[in-house]
Amino acid sequence: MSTSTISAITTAVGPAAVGIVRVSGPEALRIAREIFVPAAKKSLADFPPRTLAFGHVRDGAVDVDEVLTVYMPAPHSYTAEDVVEIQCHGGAVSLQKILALTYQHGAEPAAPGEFTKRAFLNGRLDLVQAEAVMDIINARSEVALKNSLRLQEGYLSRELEKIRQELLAVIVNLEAVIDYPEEDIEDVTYARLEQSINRARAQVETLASRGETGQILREGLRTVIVGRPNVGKSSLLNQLLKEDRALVSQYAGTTRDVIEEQLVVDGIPLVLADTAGIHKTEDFVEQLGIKRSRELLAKAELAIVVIDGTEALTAADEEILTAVQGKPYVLIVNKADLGQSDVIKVLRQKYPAATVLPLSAKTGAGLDAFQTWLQKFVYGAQGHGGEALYVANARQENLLRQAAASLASAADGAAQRLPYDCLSIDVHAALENLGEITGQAATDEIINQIFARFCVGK
Ligand SMILES: Nc1nc2c(ncn2[C@@H]2O[C@H](COP(=O)(O)OP(=O)(O)OP(=O)(O)O)[C@@H](O)[C@H]2O)c(=O)[nH]1
Ligand SMILES: [Mg+2]
Repeated sequence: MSTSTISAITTAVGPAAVGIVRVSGPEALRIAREIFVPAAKKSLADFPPRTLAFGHVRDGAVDVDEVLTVYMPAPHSYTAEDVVEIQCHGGAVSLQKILALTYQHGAEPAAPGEFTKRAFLNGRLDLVQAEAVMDIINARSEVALKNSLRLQEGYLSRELEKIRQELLAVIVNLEAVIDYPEEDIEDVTYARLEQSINRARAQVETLASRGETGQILREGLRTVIVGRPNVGKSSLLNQLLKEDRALVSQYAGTTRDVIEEQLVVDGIPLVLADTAGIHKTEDFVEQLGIKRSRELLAKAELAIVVIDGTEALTAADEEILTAVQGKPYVLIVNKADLGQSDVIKVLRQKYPAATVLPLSAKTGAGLDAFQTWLQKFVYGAQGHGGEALYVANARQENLLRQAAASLASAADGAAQRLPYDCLSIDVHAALENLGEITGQAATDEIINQIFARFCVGK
């Protein structure tokens, strides 16, 4: 438990109906009693815990604001310490004044993420749960929010704990056979070890394999719409956004700069960029735009290549198709409402591995097929549709991959009947990696790095 008492504004700055100052630590109640005067003629300590007390924050004899104050005694609070939260009016002056009063009465300014860090250090949350808190705040889609909530509630932590228990059992077995080798049943022993190790490994690999999807749900899929001029790229952006965001005209070269928008398509967050049509041009500004389109294409995780379905495939189309090879892409054959040339057939012949979807950016026809494709692209063919549990970040994913590699090596070792202590080293390494994910085995440096990314007040 920390000996210091910290305080911070936990709500966003800017005019709002309500703002909250949070105080946590052994002096929280004393500080609150010194600055808060309840309207009822009793002390804050005499209110039942975790109920709101109405009254005023006072600076000496002067009223600062009319507030509601709640006292949450340890260990039943966010930090597991004594916590007082003062809900005042959300103006910056009132909040700052109350915060300053808590300092004057002995609180220290809270560092970024310090409340959550204390919750972690006091054993209220593990690292996975603590990281999930930040993801809940930053969630960009309902699926991402739901996943973060489940991580915060400990679903992933419990899954990891089960795997750890399984591996601990393997270690116990290994130690027993190291101490008391039973040569007559070595076959059975090695086979059993291999089986248990592979079972744990499969679970670790499943979790790790969803890392990429988790990343998409968290950050949004970086998607770029490319194509030659006038094929309907901006019209497609507008159709997906359901608003007239980008200028659309019958003249080639309408879009000259990159237009980037965040949106959620069928539950999947996209960071979607509409770009200048790629073709050969003497126009200097257009050339600049085209250069940008190419740069963006290089960084994108998905390219939507738009082709004009009313015209034959051109050299400019083919050049773009060459540029997207080697990265995930989907071919949209646009203007389906006008009837189509044989371009779909040509594309399917020339690019048999590609997905070709007819669509009308004008009417929206064909959008549902695109969404179905997108679901498969993000969630994989089995399409668990966001119902699975996703690790929260690259840190967790990397540790899972390291654990999986150690377990693969251990399983191999068992198959080859390597000495038991060789297997033990690999299983221990995997255990260490899993422990780092939840924080049981994380160093102070890692812990500090994680919480430094939080905002003040969290
Ligand atoms: N009938 C029909 N017209 C479309 C469709 N999509 C786009 N258009 C028309 O095609 C023309 C070009 O559309 P834009 O969306 O500006 O095309 P763009 O690819 O963004 O063009 P640049 O920005 O110049 O590269 C406009 O006149 C649109 O109204 C469609 O699905 N059906
Ligand atoms: Mg455009």
